[in-house]
Amino acid sequence: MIILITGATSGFGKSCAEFFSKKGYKTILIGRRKERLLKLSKKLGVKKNLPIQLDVRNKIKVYREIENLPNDFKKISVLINNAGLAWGFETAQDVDIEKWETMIDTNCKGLVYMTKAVLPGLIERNKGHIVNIGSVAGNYPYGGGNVYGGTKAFVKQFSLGLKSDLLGTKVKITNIEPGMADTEFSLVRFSGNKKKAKDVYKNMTPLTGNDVAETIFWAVNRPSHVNINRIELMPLQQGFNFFAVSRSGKIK
Ligand code: NDP
Ligand code: 8X3
Repeated sequence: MIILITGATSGFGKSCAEFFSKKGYKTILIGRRKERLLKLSKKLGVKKNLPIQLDVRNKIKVYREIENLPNDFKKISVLINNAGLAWGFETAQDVDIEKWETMIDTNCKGLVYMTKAVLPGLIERNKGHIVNIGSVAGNYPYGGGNVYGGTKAFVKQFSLGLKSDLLGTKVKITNIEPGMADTEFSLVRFSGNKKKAKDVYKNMTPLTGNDVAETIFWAVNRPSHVNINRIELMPLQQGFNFFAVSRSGKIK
């Protein structure tokens, strides 16, 4: 079994690479940070993985890399579309448009490019599984979540749309929707501010990358007639906000 994981250099992607590798899968590891890819590749063992330095936003290179996979890594069984980010926590009126564009380009367009590049092989072999990484942020709004939440709502709906299009084939689609998890997610969201990132998980126990990897492993190892459409998982200590109210005075 060959599993391709985008965003394998950190967090969920790295945990998935380690977890699936231990279970005997060959891994294709994708990310931008080459030294991290090589370190992980060494850890997982020669010939058992293929590290590829790639920015998923680069459509031409995504297609080229998938087209030119070596024969022993060509027959992908599982694609985990995990590469993604939240950048910023500002309100819509204050945020820099570059942050929004980066999230749309990575979380939506990058995921779509990877899907379009890998899908023909899955269809040809009439076998396989695409696992997209959504988020609770795609299901519930919160202040400062604006475009990040929007991209994850896209990922959810795109996953359900794929499931509709692939009806009649043996290709499975799953959207995984985690809540707060202690990865490098918050460090990226707060542009490298370690204190702000650490405070997100203060006095509570968040999910781990391994929790998510185990969940994905379960989803892709159901009997052949079962498709897990969506899984939403959260830390026990994360909850929902009541509807917010502005008390800035009565509207005249
Ligand atoms: P991390 O920041 O730890 O990992 C993100 C990964 O994505 C890194 O490996 C990074 O690699 C990769 N990546 C980012 N941009 C690109 C790009 N343009 N091309 C290729 N790879 C890229 O965060 P998480 O593990 O938490 O995030 C993984 C996914 O899970 C994301 O889609 C995120 O939105 C989602 N998520 C996270 C939650 C959380 O609370 N942690 C909860 C719900 C969903 P590199 O920088 O080397 O390219
Ligand atoms: C990230 C999960 O709860 O921080 O996708 O928005 S949350």
